Amino acid sequence: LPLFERLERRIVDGERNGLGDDLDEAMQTVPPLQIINETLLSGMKTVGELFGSGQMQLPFVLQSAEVMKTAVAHLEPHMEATDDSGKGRIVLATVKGDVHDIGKNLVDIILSNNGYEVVNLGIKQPIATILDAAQDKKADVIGMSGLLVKSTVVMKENLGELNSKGVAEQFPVLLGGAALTRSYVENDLTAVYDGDVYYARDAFEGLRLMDEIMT
Ligand code: B1M
Repeated sequence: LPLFERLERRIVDGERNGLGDDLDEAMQTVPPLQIINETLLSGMKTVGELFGSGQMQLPFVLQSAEVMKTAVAHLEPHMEATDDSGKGRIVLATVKGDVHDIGKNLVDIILSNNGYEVVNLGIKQPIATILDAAQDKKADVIGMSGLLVKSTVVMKENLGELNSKGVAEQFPVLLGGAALTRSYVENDLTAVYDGDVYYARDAFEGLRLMDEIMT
């Protein structure tokens, strides 16, 4: 297979042998972020489709996710970072009950490389922990990620919880993850939160919104 098709295939097949060499070769012609966006994420999309249609079993999805993470870790040191720093601070977490973190970690990388301080709490984080960290670290923004449909409900409950603690005015909330839609966020979620709620379709929109919030 040609290089970029081979790389995409590696994600789908969960095949890491020779991954580093292929990525190094790819970086000679294409910047690392573009490799992630155009090649690796396209592989993950196929994995999602195969799993969703019952053609791929969970352990293989996990293997693909591991190869994806290895690939991102390999590319990250080669990404361009801006000289800006101290643009703002975000506490970032995958919500309670949800283990998906590839997207959240991409958001971390993109924001960190573009002048933001990211406090990444990891996966399955209850809102109490997220709020504690946000207050402790004096975060400017709370970021929540979640990929399961049920996580969209958790996000709604979380916003209600932040409201009831009286911190809504203090913390704008940035939300993302495959199960969310713009209309759900803009209609259902903004309605339950006294502060500002933003929806990011991808990590770059997350960055653009952070820039908007912090100006
Ligand atoms: Co699961 N999974 N999974 N999974 N998984 C999905 C989400 C699913 C859609 C697959 C499917 O059925 N087609 C489905 C959810 C269905 C639903 O809820 N209706 C599903 C399921 C069912 C499950 C389990 C329940 C399976 C089971 O156990 N029977 C289980 C859930 C466990 C749990 O959470 N409690 C499960 C487990 C797993 C693995 C562990 C095997 C693995 C995750 C490994 C890991 O993350 N460490 C996994 C994977 C890999 C997937 C798919 C295939 C790929 C997800 C991914 O990494 N995408 C996924 C299929 C899909 O999404 N279509 C699927 C790439 C990633 C970069 O995209 O995270 O969307 P994403 O991030 C994007 C944007 O959304 C945005 O930026 C990123 C890109 O720039 N973004 C943000 C995300 N967060 C943001 C936050 C922001 C801003 C932007 O600001 C705060």
